[in-house]
Order: sequence, then structure tokens, then C-alpha cells
Amino acid sequence: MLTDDHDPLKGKMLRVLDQDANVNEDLVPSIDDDTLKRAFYTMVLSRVADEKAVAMQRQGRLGAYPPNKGQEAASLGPAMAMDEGDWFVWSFRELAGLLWRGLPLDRYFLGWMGNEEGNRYDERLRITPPSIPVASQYAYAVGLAYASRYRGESAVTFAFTGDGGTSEGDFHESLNAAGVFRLPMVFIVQNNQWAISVPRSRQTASATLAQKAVAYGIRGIQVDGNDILAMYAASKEAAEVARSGGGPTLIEAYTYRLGDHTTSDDARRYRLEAEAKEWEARDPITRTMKYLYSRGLLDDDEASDLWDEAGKAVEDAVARAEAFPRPSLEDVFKYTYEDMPPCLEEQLDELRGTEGRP
Ligand SMILES: Cc1ncc(C[n+]2csc(CCOP(=O)(O)OP(=O)(O)O)c2C)c(N)n1
Repeated sequence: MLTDDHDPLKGKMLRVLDQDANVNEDLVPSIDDDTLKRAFYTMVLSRVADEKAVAMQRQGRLGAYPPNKGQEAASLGPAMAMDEGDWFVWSFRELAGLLWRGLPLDRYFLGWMGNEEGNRYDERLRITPPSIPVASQYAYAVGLAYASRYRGESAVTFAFTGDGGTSEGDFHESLNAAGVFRLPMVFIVQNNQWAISVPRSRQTASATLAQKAVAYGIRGIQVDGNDILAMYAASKEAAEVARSGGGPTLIEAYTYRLGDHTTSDDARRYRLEAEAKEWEARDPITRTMKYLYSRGLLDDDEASDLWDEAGKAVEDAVARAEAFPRPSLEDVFKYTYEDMPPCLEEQLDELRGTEGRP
């Protein structure tokens, strides 16, 4: 078992593919060539879409946005290890995984443009909406996993949060409950080294985040989060354990946020540019590309075509999102209560009276 051979308490991290594309042949998971190429394209698509979203925010076409740049492999590996009926409970920085699960990109843009319709997904995708209250998604992920088992389904629930999320009560309560009930779950912590301006060293005195699993009696593993092969292998094993009744696993994806926390942030004010530069050399996309080159599965021309294809797909998705009807005023009010209480009706009436005014 990878979790036995990579004990976080012994300081072992799982890595299969290093930044120069050397592979540990003993650990390479079985992934067919087409799937590998599709994984590369998905990361490229995520990167192009992410950069477009940042640019659109600057142009006033999209609201505050949390960039994913550098973290593509950390959500894609788990998504690749999922079965169709599994649950993908995301936080707010998991675009590559969402694309792999089949989320239409125009929905993604629409959601960040502030239109709630963007967060209304096809139920068959089994993707929950983004969760901004940090780690709160872990609580309902536990509920989903409990319900799946209660109904006799074989679904595994994959739940994401960040390193900052591990300091929230929801994180601890959820891991505790998942451990006690041996729920079919995979918890992924995207340790991107920063929670806004709080560095990982100030988040917890634990040497790793993966070792927090020990306290809850569940498996834990620290994985190179920029290594798509390692993220897939660890997630696949965790999913198999969960599906066969072996309980949850905590995966710490050791990665880095190359961009700002959100478009409202300026990371240069609290972290050294040299640090980001160092991590740029570990970029998951470059690393996967080098690996595909070395396997003869990709060359410069084909790679360039894939970036072009992604560019077109992003422009099409943006056009569809921008052509979507604007939300109505009522939308702001009508989803909290089944019957709108008088205080909200009053506010809605008042707002209707001001409609059209500058
Ligand atoms: C409960 C809660 N507290 C504070 C915030 C404000 N906030 C938004 S993101 C964030 C940091 C989250 O850091 P981390 O969990 O490491 O994820 P990352 O943003 O780095 O992906 C904070 C404090 C929030 N959204 N929810």
C-alpha cells in the first residue's frame, strides 16, 4: 500500500514524476496513453480558462476570482481516479478536476460572473456548488458519504479544502465522524503553502498536514501535488480502500499557488518573488509535457495545437456565458426561504422602485 510505504510521520512524500520528468518506474500507475494526453489537455484548458478569468475580472466582466494556476494536478489526479457515481465536493480552486468530471466551462464562468445559474449543475455530474466558507464543505461531504452508504450505493465522496481549511472546526469534526463511521471518503487538502497571507508554517505546528489523519484513526499520505501520476495513484488507492469498506483517507497535496489568493489580493506584499519562481520550475503542466515528450506521446507541434484548441474552447465558453440572460432581481431574494418573509418582500419592493436608476 502506498499509504504504508509513505508514512507522513517518517517524513515520506509520494512522488512518481519529478520536475525533470524522471519517473520512479516501480510506482507508475497504469494509465493508457489517450487518457494521459487527455489529462494534459485538461490541465492546459484549465490554465487558459483560469488566466482568462483573471483578465476578465480586470476588465470588469467577472467578479472576484481565485486563480488555480499551479494547482491543476492536485484536483485532476483525484478526478481521474473517480467513478461516475462518486461525489466531487469542491472548495473554490479545483477547475481542472471539474473539467475532467464534465462541468461545462461556460457554467464555470457564469458562476464567477455572479450568476447563480452558473452553479446549477446537471445532477448526474455529482458536483456540489463552490464553497466559500472555508472547510464548511467537509461537513456536507460527510453527510453525502453517509447517505450514499445508507442507500446502499457504492459512491465515494471526494472532498477538497486548503491548508487554511485544516484549522477550521469543520475539518476536525468531519475527519472525526468519517473515521468513526468508516465512511467511503477521500479528503484532499490542497496545501498551496499560503492561506491568503498566512504561511503554512503559521497554520499548524504539525510537520505535515497528512499526519493529522493519525489522530482520527484514518489513513494519511503526503503527495507531491504537482505530480499528476502521484496524485492519481494515491487517489486511486484511497478510492479503492473507501469503496471496499476500508474507510477514509486524507491526502495532502503538496503544491503551490502561483497566482494571487484572489483578484482582490496582491501576493507580492507578503511573499518573496524568489519563492514563486522556484515553484514555477515545478509547474505541473510543464512536468507532464516533458513526460509525454519522453514517452513519444507528444511533440512541439501537437502541444502548440492543444494550447490553440484550449484557447478556442475558452473563447466559445466565455461567449456562451456572456450571452446568458442576466439574473432577475427576484433571484437575489427567492432562494433562502420557501415562502418569502414580509421583510424580504418589502426590500424587494423597495429595490424594484429603484430599478433603472443610476
Ligand atoms: C470560515 C471562513 N473564514 C474566513 C474566510 C475568508 N477566507 C477566504 S479564503 C481564506 C483562506 C483559505 O486558505 P486555504 O484553506 O489554505 O485555501 P486557499 O485559499 O489557499 O486555496 C480565508 C481566510 C472564509 N471564506 N471563510
